[in-house]
Amino acid sequence: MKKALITGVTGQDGSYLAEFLLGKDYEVHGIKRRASLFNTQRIDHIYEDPHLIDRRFVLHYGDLTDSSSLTRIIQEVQPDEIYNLGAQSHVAVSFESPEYTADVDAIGSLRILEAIRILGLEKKTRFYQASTSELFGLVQEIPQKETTPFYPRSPYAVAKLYSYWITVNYREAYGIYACNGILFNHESPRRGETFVTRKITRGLANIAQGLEKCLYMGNMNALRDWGHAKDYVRMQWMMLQQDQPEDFVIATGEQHSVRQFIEWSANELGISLLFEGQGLNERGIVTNVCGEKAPGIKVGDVIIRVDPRYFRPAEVETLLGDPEKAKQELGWIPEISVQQMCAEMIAEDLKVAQRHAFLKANGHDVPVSVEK
Ligand code: NDP
Ligand code: GDR
Repeated sequence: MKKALITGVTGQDGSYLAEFLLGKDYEVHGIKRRASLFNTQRIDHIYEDPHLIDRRFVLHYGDLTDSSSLTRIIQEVQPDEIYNLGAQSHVAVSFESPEYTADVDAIGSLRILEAIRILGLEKKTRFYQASTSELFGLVQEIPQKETTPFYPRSPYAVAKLYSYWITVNYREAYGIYACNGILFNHESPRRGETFVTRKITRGLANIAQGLEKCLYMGNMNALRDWGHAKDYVRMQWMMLQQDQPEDFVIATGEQHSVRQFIEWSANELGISLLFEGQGLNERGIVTNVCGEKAPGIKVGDVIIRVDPRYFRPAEVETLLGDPEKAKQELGWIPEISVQQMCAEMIAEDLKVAQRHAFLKANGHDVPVSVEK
């Protein structure tokens, strides 16, 4: 039985990857951080009682800022594959905690690679690095592929650039099977609540249930290539099953705006939207940004308002990936469209909003706010 070790197992990708690998008969080990509250909601359904003897899913306390914990866990587990998914993964937050982001997202990867080397596991342990389309930042070529030059635009992306290159370097210097998946944005109902797609589906579901009145957004013109996390973790595994380690861009090859995602979400919920900039004309008719009549919208319908606090000091305006290499060499193609994904996210967030609306109607407090 193969053994895999996942950093970031409590995150969106970590949870889907753990499920996927368990389905392939792996023994799966995950590193979780100590927190003052439980942080395992995404993996509770695959949790196994530590008192069981033949466990196939094992959690270890550790942290990417702590070499000794990483080395100890890797020594104990002797993994065939390590998936380094742990990160301070929020781009906007990286401007506020740049040093911590560098420690986790850049040096964290080095700590793992060094542990593999020091423990003499260069020939045994394969290493996957969660690289990102944010490396392309201020894009130098459209669409972006494996050979497109990088131009990172945030402390997060700069830290990930280090990890990209240290992965290449340890592959070339020490012969470790190490590779980068340069993944474009991927989402799911398990996406963190402060990333834009989840913020939209959760916010609009709350509005539809009368729990919130307004959705405050940043740059709605940003363009992204969004896929489903389930499709993308399959590819992470495929990358470690090849004869030779190589780096791959993983994307859908389709691009949409944040505004478009808001509109799909509203359609799923059957609600009308009123964007800031739209308003009443002098005859009391609701108008769109061009002052034209906006059909189907009446005063009091959902408001989407821009709040500059969600603008970033440097923005990545447009990303569009070219997944041709992954298709040709690995036969990977994404199976879930962005519209299907949006519908799935809305359906899940609506269930939660309905529960919260019920609780609120019965006098209980419910969590509604979103920061960042
Ligand atoms: P999440 O933010 O959902 O998960 C991040 C994980 O990292 C969580 O388990 C988190 O733990 C853990 N983590 C954070 N800091 C540390 C630390 N100091 N030590 C150990 N673990 C830590 O991210 P995703 O699942 O969306 O992404 C997975 C990886 O892929 C990340 O590296 C991300 O940067 C990268 N990526 C993501 C893309 C996407 O669109 N989702 C696209 C390209 C790359 P906790 O639960 O305790 O917070
Ligand atoms: P991103 O994802 O920065 O691409 O990083 P995010 O969903 O945060 O932003 C996407 C785009 O939407 C714009 N935006 C907003 N973003 C947030 N979070 N909140 C808002 O209110 C808002 N309004 C507009 C952003 O400005 C941006 O242009 C994600 C993370 O998962 C990274 O870890 C990963 O590496 C990349 O995707 C690929």
